Parts: sequence; structure tokens; C-alpha cells
Amino acid sequence: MSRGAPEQDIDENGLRVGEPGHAAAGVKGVLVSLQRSVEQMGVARTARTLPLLNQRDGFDCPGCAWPDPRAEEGDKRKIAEFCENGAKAVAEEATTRRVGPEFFARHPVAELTERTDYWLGQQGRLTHPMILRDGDTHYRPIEWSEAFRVIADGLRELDSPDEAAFYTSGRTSNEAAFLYQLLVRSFGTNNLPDCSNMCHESSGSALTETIGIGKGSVSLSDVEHADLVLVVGQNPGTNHPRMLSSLEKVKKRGGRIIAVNPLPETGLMRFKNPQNARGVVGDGTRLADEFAQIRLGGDLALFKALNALVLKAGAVDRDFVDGWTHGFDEFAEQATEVDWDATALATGLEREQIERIAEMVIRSQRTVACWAMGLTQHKQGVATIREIVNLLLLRGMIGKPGAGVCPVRGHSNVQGDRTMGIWEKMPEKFLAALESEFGVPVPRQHGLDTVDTIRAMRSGRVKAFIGMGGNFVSATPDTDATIRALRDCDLTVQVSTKLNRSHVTPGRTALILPTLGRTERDVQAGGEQFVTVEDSMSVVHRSRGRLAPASDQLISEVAIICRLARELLGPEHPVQWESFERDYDVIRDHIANVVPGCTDYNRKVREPDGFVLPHPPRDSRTFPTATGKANFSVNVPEPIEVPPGRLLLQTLRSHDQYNTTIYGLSDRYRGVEDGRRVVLVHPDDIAELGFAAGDLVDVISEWQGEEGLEERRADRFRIVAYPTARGCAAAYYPEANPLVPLNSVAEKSNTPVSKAVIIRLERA
Ligand SMILES: Nc1nc2c(c(=O)[nH]1)N[C@H]1C(S)=C(S)[C@@H](COP(=O)(O)OP(=O)(O)OC[C@H]3O[C@@H](n4cnc5c(=O)[nH]c(N)nc54)[C@H](O)[C@@H]3O)O[C@H]1N2
Ligand SMILES: Nc1nc2c(c(=O)[nH]1)N[C@H]1C(S)=C(S)[C@@H](COP(=O)(O)OP(=O)(O)OC[C@H]3O[C@@H](n4cnc5c(=O)[nH]c(N)nc54)[C@H](O)[C@@H]3O)O[C@H]1N2
Ligand code: SF4
Ligand SMILES: [Mo]
Repeated sequence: MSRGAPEQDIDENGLRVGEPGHAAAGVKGVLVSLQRSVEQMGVARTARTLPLLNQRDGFDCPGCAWPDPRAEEGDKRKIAEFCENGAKAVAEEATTRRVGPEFFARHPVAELTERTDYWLGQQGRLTHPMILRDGDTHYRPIEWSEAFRVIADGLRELDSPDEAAFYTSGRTSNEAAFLYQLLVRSFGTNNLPDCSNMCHESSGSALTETIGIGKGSVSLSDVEHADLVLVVGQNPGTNHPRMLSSLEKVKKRGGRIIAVNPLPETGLMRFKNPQNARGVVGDGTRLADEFAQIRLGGDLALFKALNALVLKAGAVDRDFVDGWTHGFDEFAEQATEVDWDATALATGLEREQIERIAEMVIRSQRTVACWAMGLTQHKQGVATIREIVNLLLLRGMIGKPGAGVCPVRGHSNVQGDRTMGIWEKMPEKFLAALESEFGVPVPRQHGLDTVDTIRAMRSGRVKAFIGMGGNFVSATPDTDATIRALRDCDLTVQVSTKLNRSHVTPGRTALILPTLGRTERDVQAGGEQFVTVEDSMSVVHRSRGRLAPASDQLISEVAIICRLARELLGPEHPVQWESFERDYDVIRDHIANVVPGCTDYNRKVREPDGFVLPHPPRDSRTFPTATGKANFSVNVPEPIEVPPGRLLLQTLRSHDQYNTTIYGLSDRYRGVEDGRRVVLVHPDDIAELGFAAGDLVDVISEWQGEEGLEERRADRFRIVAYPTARGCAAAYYPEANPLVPLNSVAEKSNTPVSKAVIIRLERA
């Protein structure tokens, strides 16, 4: 039997702090994943479910977007092709706990609002469509057909389709994503904000500009055959655990790893592979050869210095630069001298270390650069990634085996959703293809992204919100402002698997539409269906759930979209919506005609390992940029001014959460147990600020807005002494989101700056 959901809320006084972990994974990781699985779904269901995870005829892990081994690359899948956190993600979805009509009858919305994200998520799977009508205190069950009528009426009442915003989180399958954007564009708007706006948008912007395509250029085999891997602004031990197996292979082949991070993340330092004897009993593999403990936001200065050193050493790959790039002279002109004082200030690193790293870069014949949120969620995130591209271009590291760019994606299908058209500014070519395939007019005016959607809600320009998965309120910045914005909407609709804060932040009329998850069987009139997804390395493959659905009321995301479309667009609409729901092959035939690189989609996704989407720079050193070449760029670091007595805060993930879904209250690798309202600060900073470890403080962020200094608060955090870079602090997302100002965004990508918030601490 599974254990019940916690009745009590979190007791912050239960916080315990120990030594940060020594090595990632190992047997402890295996035990934790089994324990969680059994707690949530019982022994029998665990035994049925986990063996199907990431297998060819099973389902794609709903955890991160790290790829699976492929036979084509000479790799065999193991029996347990998953990690501790993948197993936890499955347990969360396959849980036997249920949130049905009785739950909502028992708990008024006003009470649920007071609960933590952890408590809400732990209550279980949503089982019935529910509605909260204007003036009601409780959600009540509603029939599906009536739900679609209410939503369609609400949308039709708007003065313009642009008054609605249609959000997507990155778990939505390719089939559902393709139909969703078709529905939204048929309705008449490009307002398709998504989680990617808060995630790898900076990578997309920087890569499109420099190499012509916003995706990574490496395969799993490239990473594993590199002789140098840079892991910058990323915590793979927690967020992409199976990446550690690949890094271990790099080490075994004699390659080197450089970790650039303000925190000595356990997984980057050492890894115990539970799948071999050394990982089970020994000390594990040491991963990072060089750990550059950088200050938050210092990466642009670091990479500028590295590039100057590469130029100075004459280590430029002239053939590559002459043959395939544009803008080298202008770049080289400004990249000659390193301003060591400015670099030290921005990075906090010693000159000797930067020179050592430059040496490693210069000696490397096959370099891969990996990064994640530590780079993208900064004001100069786009510029920083462009500067990393400069480094790879100088060394000719794009479009050859064992080398390239590797933005490591978050959600399991966030990359696929973009490929399928979930973007507020899809290129004209895609829109034109969509229009001609379906014979419906498609709007061309760019839509709103996530931050602009919140702004538009605040000024009354957006009045209806539909979320295809995700947890908009807890994931976005400036929580208090976002809550008000959402509450001001006339209509809010959340298509979800589990209860979350967005459900208890209703607009005037609010609906919860429960849906099938990845692990569940999807049976339609045309038989049992599978869906397709794309991983971080552009591999598209099938995913098929096997468990019985959490309730007989659940319908798939595809079915929800098709039924809403029929209600909203009417029976005369030229798109044959009913044909899609019966048989997903029909959707895939349209995908093949519209989405670049997807010809013959139905056949190719049925290959055992799926297929790899084209990537011109990787495949043939073709760069589809404006200049037709890979572009060098000139990037100028702007120092982040932190006033005296203040710290620079990053908001990050613990080892026991999936974004806004909290699995548990501990962060094992960082030695934090049973408490999430903590702020990690360097011991010397704690002393200098006049506090002691364990003190209870309110955290206040300071932001220079257009109308002067703005302050935002998050109360009652415990100070934890932690070996982070000096002057820097860390707190968990989403608890710290009220501190992130809505207007603090990355240049070009409009991504919230979640990794550099100026804060002060006050005794609580
Ligand atoms: N188990 C689990 N897996 C996940 C997720 C999850 O929540 N749980 N989330 C998924 C999603 S959507 C995403 S996007 C990814 C996120 O994966 P990550 O990007 O690894 O996630 P974060 O916890 O935000 O960690 C950011 C890392 O960057 C470092 N960092 C912060 N600022 C800087 C900086 O200025 N410079 C440098 N060099 N480093 C910096 C932090 O110390 C931290 O190690 O993980 C995905 N996988
Ligand atoms: N301060 C701060 N804020 C951040 C970040 C940060 O590092 N710091 N990271 C940002 C990043 S990288 C991201 S990606 C966003 C994440 O933002 P979101 O994607 O919006 O958030 P999640 O927590 O992943 O969404 C969880 C919810 O998705 C629903 N769900 C799960 N599986 C399915 C499914 O199969 N179908 C459907 N329909 N629903 C499902 C469940 O109901 C669950 O409650 O947050 C961003 N916000
Ligand atoms: S590395 Fe990511 S995709 Fe792979 S099993 Fe772990 S969570 Fe799932
Ligand atoms: Mo993400």
C-alpha cells in the first residue's frame, strides 16, 4: 500500500543542516528512488512501472530531456535506464493518491490558497474536470461537454483573440503541441507563452543569431568522445543525473572536465555510478579536473578572458574561421587584451586559474560546452552564450565529432514543443506551411511571451488564460504580482495532472481539466495510441504509457484540444478535428507536411530509436544565418553593482523537487534536511553581515525600477552556512520567486533574471 499524503504543512523548525554530500548517486540514490516509488504507488505498481522507463517499447522519462543511448551510436540500453530523479518523477505521476470531487468539497479554495506547493502537490492525481464559478467558495465537478462549452463561450466573448494567452509547459507531447498551436492560431492569436521563455530562451536567441539554429549541435556520442567538456551554470547531479554517466565515460577515455559554478555541486565533483562495482562500494569517479568557483553573472567576463588568451596564444583554427565564419576581424580587434582587474571583480577567480583553463582549451582537439540555467537566467545571458560560441568558433569546434554546443534542456519535451510550433514568434515559413496544409488563415503578428503575458494581464489586455500543463503562478517571477494578474482574468483554465498553486489562484471563472500522464495507457476509438517527443539532442522517438489511467474520467491532451476546438471553432471549421483524436497517425501525417525535417514522420518514429532531426551546422557546417556563415559577436560585460551590505541571490532547484513540484523537503547533496525556506550564504559573509548560521531572517530584494527603488519580501528564511562564492547567496525556487522583479529580464530573450537578485537580510 502507498502511504497517505502529508496532513501537516511543513514545519520549518525541523530544519537540519549537515555536511554537503561527497559523491553523487551511488547506492543511496537507488534506495531513495525505490522508497519514493513504493510510498507513492505501492510495490506492485513500482515493479510494473520502473522497468518500462526509457525502454524502446516503454515511456519516455517525464524527468529531464537528457537523451537515451542509441543503438546507432553503438550503445546498448541497460535494464535500469533511469536515475533516482527520473524514478521520483514517475512516482509523482503514477501515485495512487487521488484528488477528486470529495477533496474539493472538503477544502474551500480559500483554505487551499494557504497551503504550500509541497502540500498541494502531495495530495495526488486530479481525477475529474472541476469548475469554480464566479462567487463560489469550492470547486465543483462539471461534465466535459459543459466544461468545453464554458471555455468556448468565455473565449468567444473576448473583444479579440489577442485577449487570450495559451501557455504550454514542456511535458506536452509533439502531437498535442502541434494541435494546440493549430487551435490557438486558428482561433486567431500567436499568444503562445511557454516555460521555455523562462528557461532556454537565451540559448535559442544566442544560437540562432550565431549558428543559425537554436538547438544544441552535439549527440550523446559527441559528449562522450570529447576530450574536454565545459559544464557551465549547470547542476547535472540533480537535474540531469544520467549526464554523469556520460561524464564518467569522458574521464575513462582520458578526457577532462571543467566545472564553472558558484557552488561546488556534489555531482560535478564526484560520481558513484550505481551500475558498476566501483560506484557501489568505492569512492566513485572524480569528475571535475578544474572547478572555477565563479561569482554569479561572471561568466561573460570569464569567457572574454579565455578568448583573449586563445587569440594571444595564436591558437585560432584558421581553416575553420576563414571557411565558415563571419565577423572575425571585428571580434579579434576588441578581444586582444584582458582587463585582469575587471575580470577578477566580475568572476572572483584567480588569474592563474583562468590561464590554466585557457591552456586546457587550447590543448583540446574536441571541446563540448554544456550549460543550463546558470547562464540563461541572467541579464546578459544571451551575450554570455554568444561569447561561448565565439570560443568554439575560434577553435573550430562546431560540426565535427566530439565537439559542439550543448544547451542541456529542462523539461522532457520542451525542445519538441518548439519544433511543433509552440512559440509566440514562429518564423513565416512555418506559418505559411500551416496555412496551406489546413486552409485556415494564420495570424502573423507576434504574440506575447511569458513575461509580456503577465504584463498584459496586469493592464487588462489579456483576460483569459489557458495552461497546457505547468504551474504558471509558481513558475513565473514576482509571485504576488502574478497572483493578482491571474485573479483579474475573467477565465482561467489549467490542463493538469496534479494539483498546484495555479489551480488555487483562479480567475473569475476557473476550470481544472485533468489529463493523462506519460505513464498511462491512451486508448482512443482507433485503438491504443503512442505519442512522440524530442530530447535535448534532437532525437525524436515514441513514448507509450502502460498503466491504467488514474481515473476513468481522464482524457488525453490531444482529446482535450480536439474537443475544445470543435466547440470553439464550430462544425464548419476546415480542420478535421475529430479525425485526430481517433488515430494519432493522422496528426503525424500533418506534422510531416508542415514541420521542417519531419518528412515520413510516421515511419521514422517507428524505428527502434526514432530519428534525429536535421541540424545544418552539426551535419554539414552549413549555417542558416543572415550572413550564411557562423557569426562572431562582440559582447561587452556590464558589471553587476551590488551595494554594500547586500548579497546577490540565485534561485535554484533542490535535489528533491521537479520545478514547482516538491517531492520532499531535503536537499541531500547539499546537506540540507527537512526545510526549504533557507538561504545559503558563505560563512564569511554571514559573519560580515552580523548574523549567525541558523538565524531566522526576512529576505528583501531591491530593484531599481522606472519609478525608483522597489522592494519585495519573502519572510522567514533560515540562514545556512554554505561554501558558495563570496557575496553570493542561493535559495530555492519557487519559495524565492516573490523576490524576482517582473521587469528584471535578460536582454533579447526576455527571460526572468532568476539567478541575480540583489537582496538584503533582516532579522525576522
Ligand atoms: N530533478 C530535477 N530535474 C530537473 C528539474 C528539476 O526541477 N528537478 N528541472 C528541469 C528543468 S525545467 C531545467 S531548466 C533543468 C535545470 O537544470 P539546472 O540549470 O542545473 O538547474 P538549477 O537548479 O536552476 O541550477 C543552476 C546551476 O547553475 C549554477 N549557477 C547559477 N548562477 C550561475 C552563474 O552566474 N554562473 C555559473 N557558472 N553558474 C551559475 C547554480 O549554482 C546551479 O548549479 O533541470 C531539469 N531537470
Ligand atoms: N525563480 C525561478 N523561477 C523559475 C526557474 C528558476 O530557476 N528560478 N526556472 C524556470 C524554468 S527553467 C522552468 S522550465 C519553469 C517551469 O515552469 P512550469 O513548466 O510551468 O512548471 P512545472 O513545475 O514543471 O509544472 C508542474 C505542473 O505540470 C502539470 N503536469 C505534469 N505533467 C503533466 C502532463 O503530462 N500534462 C499536463 N497537462 N500537465 C502536467 C502538473 O499539474 C504539475 O503541477 O519555471 C521557471 N521558473
Ligand atoms: S537523466 Fe533525466 S531523462 Fe534520464 S532518467 Fe534521469 S530524469 Fe529521466
Ligand atoms: Mo526549464
